[in-house]
Amino acid sequence: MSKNSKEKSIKAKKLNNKEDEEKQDIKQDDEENKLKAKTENETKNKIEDEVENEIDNKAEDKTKNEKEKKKENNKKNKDNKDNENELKKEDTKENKLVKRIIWVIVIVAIIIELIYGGYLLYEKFKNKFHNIEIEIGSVTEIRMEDFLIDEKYKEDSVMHTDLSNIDLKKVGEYKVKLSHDEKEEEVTLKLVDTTPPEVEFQDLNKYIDYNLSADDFIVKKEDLSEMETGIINPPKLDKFGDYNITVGVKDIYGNMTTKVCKLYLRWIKESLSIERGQEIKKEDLLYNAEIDGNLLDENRLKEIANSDIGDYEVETSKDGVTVKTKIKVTDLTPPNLEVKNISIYDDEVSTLNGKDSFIVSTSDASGEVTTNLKTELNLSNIGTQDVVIEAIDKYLNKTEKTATLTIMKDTKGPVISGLSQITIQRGGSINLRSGVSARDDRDGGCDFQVDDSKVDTNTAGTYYATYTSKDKRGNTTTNKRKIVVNHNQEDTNNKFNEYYNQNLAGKSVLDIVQTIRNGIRYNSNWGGDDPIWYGLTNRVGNCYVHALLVKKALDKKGVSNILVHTTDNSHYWNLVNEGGRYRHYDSTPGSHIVGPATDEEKYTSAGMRGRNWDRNAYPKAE
Ligand SMILES: [Ca+2]
Ligand SMILES: [Ca+2]
Ligand SMILES: [Ca+2]
Repeated sequence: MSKNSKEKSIKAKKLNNKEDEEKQDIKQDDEENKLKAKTENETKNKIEDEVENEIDNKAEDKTKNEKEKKKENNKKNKDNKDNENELKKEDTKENKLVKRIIWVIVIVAIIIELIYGGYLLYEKFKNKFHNIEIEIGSVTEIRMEDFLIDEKYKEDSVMHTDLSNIDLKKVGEYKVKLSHDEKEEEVTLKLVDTTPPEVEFQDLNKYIDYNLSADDFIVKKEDLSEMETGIINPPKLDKFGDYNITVGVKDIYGNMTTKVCKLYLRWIKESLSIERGQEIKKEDLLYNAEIDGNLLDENRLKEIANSDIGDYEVETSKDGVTVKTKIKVTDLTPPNLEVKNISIYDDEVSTLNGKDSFIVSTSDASGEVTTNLKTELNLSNIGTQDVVIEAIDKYLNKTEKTATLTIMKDTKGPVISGLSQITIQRGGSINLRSGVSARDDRDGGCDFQVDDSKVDTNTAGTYYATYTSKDKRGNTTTNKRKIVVNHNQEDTNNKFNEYYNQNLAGKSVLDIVQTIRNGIRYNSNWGGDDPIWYGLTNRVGNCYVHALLVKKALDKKGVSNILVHTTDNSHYWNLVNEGGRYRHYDSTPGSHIVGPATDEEKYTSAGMRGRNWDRNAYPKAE
């Protein structure tokens, strides 16, 4: 029992040690802990197994000893003192064994400690970064992590060199400073070019005088570094024929791309494609028509050019080499199509001949063209519509053109011109057709009619003649023309007499003045060259018109009278001799005193507004 408790205390001590170690190294990450734990567990199990084996062996020994002891006791029953001595001897042997076991355990623990401590020291001082080599153009940036020997050192690691200005597409070598947990390291960044150029090559057809050049065989070449081109083991080009040319493109770091290209030294092309009807010139086929022109038959070329589409062959030989040249005759050209726009009146659309009305011309080298109307003609649609027409040749090449169809409706009658006002003297003659014409925008010149039934050239007055013109569609235009028939003195007298007889005959002077005052309204018009005519025709006029009417009426009545005006000629009225005594009469509507009035009464009347007349020029009215 005492041995078991010792073992337990050893185990506990070991566990305590382990805990202590863990406490000391809390910075260590999980993997380290796991590794350590694993190592320790294995060691511990081993120790435990050893201890258990020792104990088992010991137990067996003990049982054996006891049996032997009993036998001895049975045999040597007589001597008890001897037996006690034997037991004491056994005890001393057991103690020695336990001590040895404890020593083994302690030594093993010390060894583990030493190994683990060494590991920690190694971890702390070993390099965390390494040199790197990168292909130019393969990355867009270089990060601190790229230098780490293990991702687990990322934390506490810092890059001190700024790499942002480095051209990652150029070869170069750079020193880079980094640190982990404040321990600085310097590594190398190498940018290398190990990639050969990317090249697109081509074969060539050339004439015998061709000077070999690598670049002629290269369509496109790409590399991040500078390149040079060249031909490897160039052959001698001394006769027509086929040559293999090894073309190489190398970057300045020695990476190279090569290809064997074909060079055909020919006097003639191997193939030619022409549009039907297109002339084939010897220069189109021969590299040097001047030297080799006689190799081709011109008539044969003409024949091919005018042949139907297909493949034709021309054979030529030179320097013992024969070349068959293929001439492909194609028709890829769509036909010519010319169209026109049409404007037409709605009553004429039946004269349209479908698409043909819009097609001016078609033509094609194949000699065959068909046309189609791609849109429907809407002949009842007033306005403009698109008319799409396609032309197709024998080989179905198409041309499409758009014309317009404008359908108009004629709603406008002819325009009649030359209808200026006519003024004639009463009794004069007029020609109402002279200088007049009617024109329709669709029909052109049109006939017109004149209605002059309202015009009386024998009576002064203003009349209107009516002109009418009609287009073919029936649109009618009607215009009026003003005809003025001027009056003469006789007309004025007749008009006055008529007025006098109807309104003034037999009346007293005052009545006559009153009647004119009431019958003829006031305006500012002086009545032109015939105020009597003006006043009676229009029943209006200013003071002069009124005063003249009164004068003419009194003259006719046989009453002596005088026309009077203010010194500034701004007002007219009448002085009437009534039995040798003069009195003022005024027929102008408004504030003028009608009369009979004395000079004083006239002068002070409101209408005069202080205006006076030449008192010496007229008889006095007192
Ligand atoms: Ca390269
Ligand atoms: Ca064609
Ligand atoms: Ca018309």
